[in-house]
Amino acid sequence: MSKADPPGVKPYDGPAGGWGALKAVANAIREQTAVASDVRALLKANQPMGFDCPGCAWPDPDHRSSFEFCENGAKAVAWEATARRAPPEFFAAHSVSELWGWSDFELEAQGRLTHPMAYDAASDRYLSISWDEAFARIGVALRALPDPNMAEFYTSGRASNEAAFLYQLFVREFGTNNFPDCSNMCHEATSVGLPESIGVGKGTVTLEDFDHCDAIFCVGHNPGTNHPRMLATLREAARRKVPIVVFNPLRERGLERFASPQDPFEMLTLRSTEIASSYYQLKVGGDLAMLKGMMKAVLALDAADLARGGKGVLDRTFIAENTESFSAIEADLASVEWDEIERRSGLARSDVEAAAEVYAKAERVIVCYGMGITQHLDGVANVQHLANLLLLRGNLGRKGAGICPLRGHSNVQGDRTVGVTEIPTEAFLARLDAAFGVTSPRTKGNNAVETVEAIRDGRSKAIVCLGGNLAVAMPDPEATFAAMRKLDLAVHIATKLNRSHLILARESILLPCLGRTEVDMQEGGPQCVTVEDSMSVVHASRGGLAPASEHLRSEPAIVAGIAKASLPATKVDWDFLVADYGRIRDRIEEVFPEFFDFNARVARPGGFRLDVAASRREWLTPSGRARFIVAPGLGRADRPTPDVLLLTTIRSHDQYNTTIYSLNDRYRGVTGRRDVVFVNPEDLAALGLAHGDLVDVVAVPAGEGEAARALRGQTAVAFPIAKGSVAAYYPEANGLIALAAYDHTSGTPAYKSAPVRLRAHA
Ligand SMILES: Nc1nc2c(c(=O)[nH]1)N[C@H]1C(S)=C(S)[C@@H](COP(=O)(O)OP(=O)(O)OC[C@H]3O[C@@H](n4cnc5c(=O)[nH]c(N)nc54)[C@H](O)[C@@H]3O)O[C@H]1N2
Ligand SMILES: Nc1nc2c(c(=O)[nH]1)N[C@H]1C(S)=C(S)[C@@H](COP(=O)(O)OP(=O)(O)OC[C@H]3O[C@@H](n4cnc5c(=O)[nH]c(N)nc54)[C@H](O)[C@@H]3O)O[C@H]1N2
Ligand SMILES: [Mo]
Repeated sequence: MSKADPPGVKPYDGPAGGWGALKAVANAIREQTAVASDVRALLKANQPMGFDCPGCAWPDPDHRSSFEFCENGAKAVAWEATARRAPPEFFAAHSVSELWGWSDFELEAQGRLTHPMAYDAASDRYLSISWDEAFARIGVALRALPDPNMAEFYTSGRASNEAAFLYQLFVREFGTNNFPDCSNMCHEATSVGLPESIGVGKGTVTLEDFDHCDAIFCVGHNPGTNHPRMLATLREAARRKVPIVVFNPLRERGLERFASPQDPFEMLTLRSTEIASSYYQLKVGGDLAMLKGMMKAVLALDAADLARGGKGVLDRTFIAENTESFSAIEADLASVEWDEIERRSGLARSDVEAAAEVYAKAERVIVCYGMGITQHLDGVANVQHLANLLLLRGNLGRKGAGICPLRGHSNVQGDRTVGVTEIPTEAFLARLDAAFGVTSPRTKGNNAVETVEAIRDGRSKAIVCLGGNLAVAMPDPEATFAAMRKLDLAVHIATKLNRSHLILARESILLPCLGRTEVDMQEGGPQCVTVEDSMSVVHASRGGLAPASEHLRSEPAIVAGIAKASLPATKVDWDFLVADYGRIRDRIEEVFPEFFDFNARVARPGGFRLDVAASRREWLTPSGRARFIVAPGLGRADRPTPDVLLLTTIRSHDQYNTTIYSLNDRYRGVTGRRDVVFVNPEDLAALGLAHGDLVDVVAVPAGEGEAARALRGQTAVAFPIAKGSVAAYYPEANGLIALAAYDHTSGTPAYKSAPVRLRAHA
């Protein structure tokens, strides 16, 4: 049955990091930049006076772990600091219809946008226009809407705190809370789920906690690719003999072993450090079953210990003093059967029990998680059961213990903190109104899924996007594309061309902005911005490179320009704020008291940490206690029949969300292609298929009359992935995910558990 490896597929034997990573850093810089001085400037990322790496949100407290060693940080920076340009001549040479036929990779590979552009239907081209003209046209279109709620304002999480704060102020003064956000597709299950459990929607740990923990659980995240600087932290823990327990359907090299490019010994001897002490390949969507199994096993250990005359393994004092609803959890766990847990998680009872023992033995435990937990029909339930597990032994709000969501975009958390949310609290709106003399709308706004639905149904007619590639990032791109073509106005503030920009509205405008690596010169001199990392640390970022074009404007300046053109009677002095971002920070502080002394504190190297009440065992829930929250059953991600597999969609090593850097995925052994689907060898055999066969991946319709979705002509790759699970790359596989398949509590699309069938390619 076995067959030779198909072209471009060959298992990778090395560790994560190592020489391969250093070579990739050099290549990334060489491919994108021509100017030698740029390369030196690149190395300033995450240095005290440098810019924040746009790659990921993992903290870097000492600003020491130099970016020249972080392969994917280098790629993210080189991508932005590229010497390539997409000037007006480029758009003159290619009609939009022609560009639509290009790949996403080719579109972005043109380089940085240089001029404001507006679509001209007569020539089917984007033509350059002045900034004033661009703002005026946007103002006319926005003011023409009969209701401000007919406009949508998207944010992708690279925007700085300053840009995001001005943006939400403008949008609320305009009159809507329609803030679809990349967070809606990402950690919304965290933002919605954790506050109900522990009173805050953020992680509770600091980097220092990793130096004190006794066990780490890594559930559904891939740090070797997506948070590479975290590998240094995991490596240190592994060297301290801290057990690292991994739950992931795929074998991910970065979680198995890592050679630190900063360790001369490992580099010269070609050795590496083992990361995971146990690696459990659970089924896609099997997390709720696994977590309930772990808790059931912990309760059993507790009972056994008590029977032996011990004091049990639960932290009864903590449970009594800090939590509520423990009995609900006990009752639920008593009702779930082990054979069902085994079937749904794909793990043996003995494996789940072994993991529970590691958990129960450790004095201090940190649980880290990513998209493998949140992007499911039961994303909120998954997150809340991680919290339940930690609550059992008081692993929250003390040194060396806590919950650690790996945030996505480098400032997605900060954007939320400064008010970009469709579900604002009354307290926040009241302060915003008092600070600016505006009257913010009180009705809930649209999240990302609701935005696409509103546009599809003709209820929304305009969209402004502060970065991102919304149409490609969402599920069911065909439905999203069709919807977006019905708009009256589409505005994109962006650094590079992408497919969302080519989905034309009656008026389509492209506004090129500065990136984080570039000098941001305003009336008051060069400006810095601030960002918040995954651990609630706020710090400054200052670009050092010359802007990609003299016509670029900063995001805060662009937001101000749109605001002035759209709000003739505005209460805000936009020019005054943009002249000196310190003034924006003063206003942030006025609206959000936790930013007290903002300018002074952020001037210190490393910045400051925002207060996270749960980190001090203050529970900002209605009852003032942390809550055990039960989700009945084992989740909806199930296979109705044995021939149905659950598809998860993942990032390759050489991509940043919808940006594809190259067609390689080194650690998974794929080179020069992305048209593959990873399948367990036994599943392949059971389906009568072989490694290297061409297959069609066909989605199982969610309901009557649902469109037939398929991804055809993929190459099946036998891969160490849990049985019953298959994986393909995002965004190519997004067509397999129905717009209606999302977690109804948080709105997070179920990108990581789509029921599909595999068939020989027809
Ligand atoms: N270089 C780079 N860095 C990035 C990004 C990038 O695209 N490129 N994106 C940024 C953004 S916005 C985000 S949100 C983060 C994403 O960071 P991650 O959360 O690491 O992202 P993913 O690649 O989507 O998948 C995470 C892991 O979940 C596993 N998984 C899939 N399904 C399941 C499941 O059902 N259960 C469990 N337990 N695991 C599962 C996959 O095998 C994969 O290893 O990274 C950020 N950083
Ligand atoms: N199937 C599937 N779909 C997914 C996911 C998945 O795991 N599977 N993950 C989801 C997740 S976690 C996320 S966060 C979303 C990502 O969704 P988005 O955030 O919308 O997408 P990105 O690909 O990060 O956006 C890339 C574009 O941002 C612009 N850009 C880059 N830097 C800047 C900047 O500094 N300023 C401005 N203004 N623009 C800039 C560039 O024009 C670039 O083309 O996708 C989601 N979609
Ligand atoms: Mo994300």
